[in-house]
Formats: sequence, structure tokens, C-alpha cells
Amino acid sequence: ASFDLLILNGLVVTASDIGHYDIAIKDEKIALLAPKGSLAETQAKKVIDAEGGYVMPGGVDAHVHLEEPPLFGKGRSSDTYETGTRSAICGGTTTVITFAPQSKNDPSLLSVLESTHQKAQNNCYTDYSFHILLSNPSPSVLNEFPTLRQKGISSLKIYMTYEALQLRDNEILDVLLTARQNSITTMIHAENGDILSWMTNKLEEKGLFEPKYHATSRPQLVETEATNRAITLSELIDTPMLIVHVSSPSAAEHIRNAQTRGLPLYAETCPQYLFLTRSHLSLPSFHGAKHICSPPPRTSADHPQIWLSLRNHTFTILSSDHCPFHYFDTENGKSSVRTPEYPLGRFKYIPNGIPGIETRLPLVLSAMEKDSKKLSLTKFVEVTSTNPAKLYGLYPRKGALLPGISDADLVIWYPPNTLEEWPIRNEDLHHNVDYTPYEGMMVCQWPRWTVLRGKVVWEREGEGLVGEKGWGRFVERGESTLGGRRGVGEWDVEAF
Ligand code: DUC
Ligand code: ZN
Ligand code: ZN
Ligand code: ZN
Repeated sequence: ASFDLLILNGLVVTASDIGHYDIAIKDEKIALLAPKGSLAETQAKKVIDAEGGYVMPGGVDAHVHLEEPPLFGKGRSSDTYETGTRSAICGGTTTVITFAPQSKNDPSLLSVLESTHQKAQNNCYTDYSFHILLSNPSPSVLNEFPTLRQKGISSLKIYMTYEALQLRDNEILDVLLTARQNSITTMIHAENGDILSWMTNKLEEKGLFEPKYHATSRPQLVETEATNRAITLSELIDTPMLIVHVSSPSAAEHIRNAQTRGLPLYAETCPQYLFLTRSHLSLPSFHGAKHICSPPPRTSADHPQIWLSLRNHTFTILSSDHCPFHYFDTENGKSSVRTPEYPLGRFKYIPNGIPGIETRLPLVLSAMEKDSKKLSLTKFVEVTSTNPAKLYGLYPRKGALLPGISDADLVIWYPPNTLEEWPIRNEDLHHNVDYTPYEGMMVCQWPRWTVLRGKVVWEREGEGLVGEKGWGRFVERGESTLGGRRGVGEWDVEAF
């Protein structure tokens, strides 16, 4: 046979085009795209008839937490590299970028990177890379940036909140300057940690401990102020920055203004800011804890603004921020904060984060199918696959279908409007989390097949998960191919 796999009769959607093409795959790469019908007689070891369903580049989820120690409250991630990446392929995601977390007393990023490699190696169902999660930018740590680049790491995340992670503005400037010098992309968690700690203490003094007060302690302006400050710091250093998990229309407005001024400012949003609201945090007994993440979900009146900011390019990428904690785990999960003295827990200790790696693509595509004004198909591919690949130096190996160049990573959906809608159930998901915050929400699309480097790894109507742990490989990343430094700063940064 001349090809390994043919995908026939699909409606192929990329970030730029939609068309009826057949796809041939050989040696783990896209070999060619041809007009529908022209490959039907071609020899191949395996053929998939997409029957008019969408065929897209595999999802790239650039914001995933796996096997992390307690950083965002009390708990540890419940998903391992094995269970988290397993869940990803069942939801159409073929590449993940997780975090290699530095704690304040880790003296070397290279050893953090090494130990994260050991967790992931031979355990992944998806291809993968890591962002450095930087919590202590000591001079010796900053000196490691060139070596990180040699090892295929070209991005890092820093925090403006969390005791275990928060950097002061001068430390952020140190990181940005060194990142600029090494062409590393900086991601930033923009919430004002001092304001929200102060608010949290005030709430606790009044005896207001329940999960819903998590949202009270972090109003939109906590995010908006920090976003504006982060933009200012990146403008000063004249270096690109991505604001992660943007939830607030007012923060999005600051980002849009910065972009309009030509700054290399990028932003990410997540399904929780399109589908969840802060009223989920008020669910009876302790159930609100299932929806605690940071920033918190906002109101349903904010959702249309978040969709709009995806459509108008304010948001560059849409990631899951999959940050899994069990609900009923009394040691490492959400319930770890419940004591006889505090039966409803104390929100400040509830681990911040929700699972969503498997539901990211189906939730959004289903919402689009019900209301096509929400997002175009090409935009969907752009923000869930192509742009994350470009932003983090994976393109065009990932996020594209370029013959001879792109890996044969595909997600094949059902033909539009053919499935009866059904509710999301945690028991149908493949993560290691005992709940999903999207339980009962209706979807009408799901990946029918997922293909990673030419191999079918998920077939919804056959055996389900057919990928193998360890088929996923580490992918070395280069420099971001979205806009880089501008070199037009107000002061001469080269002098530093
Ligand atoms: N930030 C994240 O990116 N993930 C989980 C918690 C947080 O605050
Ligand atoms: Zn964050
Ligand atoms: Zn996160
Ligand atoms: Zn539908």
C-alpha cells in the first residue's frame, strides 16, 4: 500500500479554509490533500469514511496541569500524565502543554524540567511539551534560560497571586527582560494577590467561609487591575506576553486597547468563562466547590462578551486550564478543607481548578452548532489548535495540515446536525476526577475519531480508546511565530 491511512469524504476545516478534501497519511505525516473522490481508489492500509463530518487538525491544549504538588490551595492534581492525556485524546486533543512547576525553594529549573520529563516519559497518549512554571527568579535561575531553549522549552508562566507563587513587579521585570533576551514567551496569571488576600481576610473575619465567597473575594477589578499592570510591565520591557485564563470583559477591554496600540499582547480564555457562572459556586451544601477556579466564573451577562472577544481576535487561544482535583478526596481534593469545625470548608483553602481537557472541544463546537453566530468553524480551529501551535513554537508541525510538513494529527467529527443532543456525564469521561463541572450540560458533537501521528487513538463507535500509553512523544519547541519583540520601546532596553 502506498499510504498508511486515508480519510475520505470529510469537510476539511483549517484556520484558513473549509473544503471537501480527501487526506492521505504516510509515515506519521500528512502526505497530501486532494479533491473529494480523487483518492477513493488509492491503495492504503486503512481507510476512514468521514461521511461529511468535519476533519480538523488535532486540538492543541496549551494550558494543562498534571501531577502537580499543592500550589493553588491544598490539593494535588488527581490526573497523572497517563490519565490526563488519555482524557485529552478522547476529546479530540492530540497535543498538550503542561507545566513543569518550580517551588520557591527549587534552585534549578533544569532539574524541575528533568523530573517533569520523568513523570511524562512513556506515559502519554498525546504528544506533549512543558511550560516552566517559575516561582523564584533568582539570578542563577535566570541564567538557565538559554539552556531551556536548547532543550526545546520556549515559554514560562508567572503569577501575580498565590503565596507559593506570587512575584513582585520588580521580579516580573527581571523575568520579562531575560525572557526577551532568550526569545521566551511569558504567560502571566493576572489577579492582584494583595487585594484578594485582603478581601479573603475580611470575609473570614465575618465568618463567611463557604465556596461562594471565593467569587466575592475576586471581583472583576482584581483581574482588571492586574491585567493592566501586566500589560504595562510588558510594554516597558517591549516583549510579548500572553495573559492566561481571561474571564472578565473589563480585562479583555484593556487587552484589546493594548493590541490596538500595536503591542505584542496575546490572551487566552477557557470554556469555564463561556459556560459556567458564579451562581454555580452557590450550589447547596459543598457542591459549589466543584466550580472553584481562578479567576472565578463570572455572570451569564458576561458570556456574550467572551464569545465576542474570541470572534474579534482579542483572545488568541482557547485552552482548558484543566487543573484536576477530586471532590470527595479528603486529603488532596476539594473536600480536604472540610473539618468538623468548618463543615462547609474554608474557600481560601479549596484547591483552585477544574477539569476540562476532554470537554473543551465538544462543548464549544456543540454550542456553535446550536448557534452558528457564536464562532465560525475556521475561528474554532484557529483558537483551539493553530494559534496555540504558533504562539508556543509548535507550528506548522502541529496546528496545520501542510502536506509533507505537518504531523498527521486529526480530529474527525460527526456531520453537522446529525446527532440527538445528550447530557455530559462524568462517567463517560476518561480523566481521573470524580466529577465534571459540566455535568448535565447538553452537547451534540463529539470526536468520532482522533488520529495522532497517523494512528487512530480514539474511535467513538468502536472500542473507544485505542491509543497506547507512550505513543505520545515530547515535542521540542522553537521560538513563537506570532509577533515577537517590537524594538520600538520608549527607552532603550538593549542597554540592559
Ligand atoms: N491558575 C491556573 O492557571 N490554573 C489553576 C489555578 C490558577 O489559578
Ligand atoms: Zn493561573
Ligand atoms: Zn492553569
Ligand atoms: Zn447539533
